[in-house]
Amino acid sequence: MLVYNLEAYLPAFARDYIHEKLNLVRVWLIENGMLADNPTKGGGETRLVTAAREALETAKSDFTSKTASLEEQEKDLAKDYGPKDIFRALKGRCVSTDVGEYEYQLCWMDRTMQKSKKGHGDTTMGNYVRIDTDTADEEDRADGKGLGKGKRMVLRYENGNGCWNGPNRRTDVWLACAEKDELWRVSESEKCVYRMEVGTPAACEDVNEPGAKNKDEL
Ligand code: MAN
Repeated sequence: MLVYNLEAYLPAFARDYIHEKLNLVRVWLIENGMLADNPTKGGGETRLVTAAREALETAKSDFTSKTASLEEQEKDLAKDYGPKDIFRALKGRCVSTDVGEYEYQLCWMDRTMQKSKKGHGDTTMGNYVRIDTDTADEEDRADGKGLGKGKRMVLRYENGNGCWNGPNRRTDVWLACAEKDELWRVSESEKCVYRMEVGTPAACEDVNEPGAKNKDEL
């Protein structure tokens, strides 16, 4: 049949779609007495049964993929995106800076990375877990690129690549209000425990804490 040949030339998603629709047409034709319900080759199964079985399989795989996507979205909803979900907008974006032999990278709500510029590969310094607040106590800097003093949001990235003879790497990402996203500084406070200082407009609004800078003070 011409349509069967046609199916073979279609991309997979279109083929499945057309196949499913043809099945429905076939069932309708059989049910309305316009197409004989002969057993298909070999199996002795009637076309109606074959069509019904295929329709069930399609529905089952549709159900599986929709369930998986639902679970993924539920997990995402349970994730902490901060006050007013403000970090949701930053998801999927990264900022980086060069320090010595490495490029350090922060990917918002994802992970922190230490990338070798000498081709020694990438190291994950932690995967995003949650938002905390902590107190910063630093002198103001002339260029404004510093944490200053007061309550600041700290994003915790944990369970990164294992440290030689030690625990898994982790990163505390300290945030301060700034006009644009920028990774100001990276340090290793103790072996495989990293600290990033980051400026971002996402830290300008509502930290719910007195002492936090807001946009008007910039
Ligand atoms: C690499 C880097 C360093 C880290 C050591 C630990 O050299 O990831 O930051 O201190 O490994 O062995």
